[in-house]
Amino acid sequence: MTGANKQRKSVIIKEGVSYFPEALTPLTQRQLSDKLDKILTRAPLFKPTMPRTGKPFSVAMSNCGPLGWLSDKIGGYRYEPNHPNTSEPWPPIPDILIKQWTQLTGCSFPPQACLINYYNKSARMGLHRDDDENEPDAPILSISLGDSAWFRIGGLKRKDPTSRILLKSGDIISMSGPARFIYHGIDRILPDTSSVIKNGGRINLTLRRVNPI
Ligand code: MD3
Ligand code: FE
Repeated sequence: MTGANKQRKSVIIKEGVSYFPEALTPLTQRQLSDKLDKILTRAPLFKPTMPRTGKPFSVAMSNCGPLGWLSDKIGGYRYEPNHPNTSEPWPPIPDILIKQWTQLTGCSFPPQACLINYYNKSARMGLHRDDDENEPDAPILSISLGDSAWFRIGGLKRKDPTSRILLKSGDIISMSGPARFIYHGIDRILPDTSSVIKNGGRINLTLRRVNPI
C-alpha cells in the first residue's frame, strides 16, 4: 500500500473523543523526537507555577506555534507569544504535527498553539478541564511520545465517573464538541517503556486553537 491511502484505526472513547492507537509510525516518532530536541534548544523547558500559591508543576513545559500556554504565580494561566525566560517567539509547529491536525480533526484552520508537556518518571497531571481558550468549537489534538502513561478521562462534571486508558508512544487522541470540556489528567508514567525520547520520560503535544475563528 502507498502512503496515499492508509486506513487508520480509531476507537471512539466517548462522544467527541477519538483514540488513534499507533497513529505515528516508529520512524515518524523518531523524526518528531529529533525535531523536538531542536525546538527545546531554542525554547527550553520551564516549570510553570500555580496561580496564587506559586507551587511548581511536576510537568515541565514549553511550546511551539504563534501562541504558547504558561502559568505563573502572578499572571495565572494564559497564552503568550513569547517564551517566559528568553522572551523569544515560540518556534514554529513542525509540519508532521500540522499534517496530523488536518487529517485527524478535519479542521480547516491551523492550530495556534502546541503545548509541549515533559513528564519525568514521577510527574503527573491532576484531573482538570482545558478552559483557557476562547474558541470552544475548535477541536484539540493530543500526541504522545516516549514512555507510556495512564490517562484518566471523566465527564463534564468533576464528580462524574472516570476511566483510564494506557497512552503509548505514537498514540493520538482528538476531542471535539462539548467533549473538549471534559475532565482529564495523567495518573502516572510507566518508566522505561520506550526509547523514543533520548533521556527517557514522556512528551505530550497538545494542539489547540486559542482565539475565536
Ligand atoms: C480530553 N495534557 O496539557 S493530553 C494538558 O498527556 C493535558 O499531557 C495531558 O491535559 C497530557 O492540558 C493530556 C490529552 C487531552 C488533552 C486535552 C483534552 C485530553 C483531553 C481536552 C478535553 C478532554
Ligand atoms: Fe488538559
